[in-house]
Amino acid sequence: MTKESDSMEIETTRLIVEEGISDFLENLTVDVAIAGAGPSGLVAAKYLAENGAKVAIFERKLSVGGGMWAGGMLFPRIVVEDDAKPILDDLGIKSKKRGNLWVANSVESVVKLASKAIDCGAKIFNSIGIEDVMIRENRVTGFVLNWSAVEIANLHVDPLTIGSKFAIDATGHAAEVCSVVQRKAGKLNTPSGGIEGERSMWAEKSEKLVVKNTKEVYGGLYAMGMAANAVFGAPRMGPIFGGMFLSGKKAAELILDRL
Ligand code: 48F
Repeated sequence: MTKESDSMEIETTRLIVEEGISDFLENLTVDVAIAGAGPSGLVAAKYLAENGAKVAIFERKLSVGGGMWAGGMLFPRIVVEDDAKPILDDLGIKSKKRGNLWVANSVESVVKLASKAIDCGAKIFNSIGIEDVMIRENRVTGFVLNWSAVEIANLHVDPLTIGSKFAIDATGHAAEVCSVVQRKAGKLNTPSGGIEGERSMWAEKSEKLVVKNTKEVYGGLYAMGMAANAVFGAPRMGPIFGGMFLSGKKAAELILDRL
């Protein structure tokens, strides 16, 4: 509540704390909780929110965009194949046809994708990392989270928890949420029952496999993007991002069917 006698600094503090807390409280339970705001996480959030799901992304870093900002080896360009071009168009990302591939600016891609996800209603909580999950009757029912600053400072601070109907591991190469579930639940829905591990670069194969591997890996938990390829033992692909976009869209469609 505003007090007329407060200085601008005190009023600023009140507004920031009140609005920040209210955002957090409004998202204590969501339809879909996503770990990681890289390209696959943002695409999934956009399509989920656009279709009416209540969706929150928790991103460990200050910035969203994951590995897409820097393009390939810091040249700020990404490429996608024909099958992902409609997603670039849907997001308003400009692209140029070069041979069999479309080339886009990586900075424009992150900015427009994040902006669309937010406009569609997805909530992004940055500087918060997922360190664990809640599991009830063989199903992931929420994320256990903490400020990244706490993790970086190695402080002994207990985390907090949010609830979700479905959870997504979009943490990239490390597949962090799936790793924690494997460790604590003992088994994932993979051929070996565990994380198969990412294989060496093979773009053509990897681009197809990342979409195929986008699926439920444990009750209520989906893996997508590079996390899906790490979990199912598929190769990496470098700065080709069509598979990331298609994987995010597929995860959204699979979950929307079940909501
Ligand atoms: O790595 P990242 O961009 O994952 P992605 O969506 O896309 C992969 C590509 O960038 C690239 C590639 C294909 O072209 O090979 O690598 O699969 O984004 C993952 C995001 O998750 C965050 C991390 O900071 C990054 O922004 N993240 C990782 N672990 C956690 C996390 C965690 N435990 N909690 C919250 N966020």
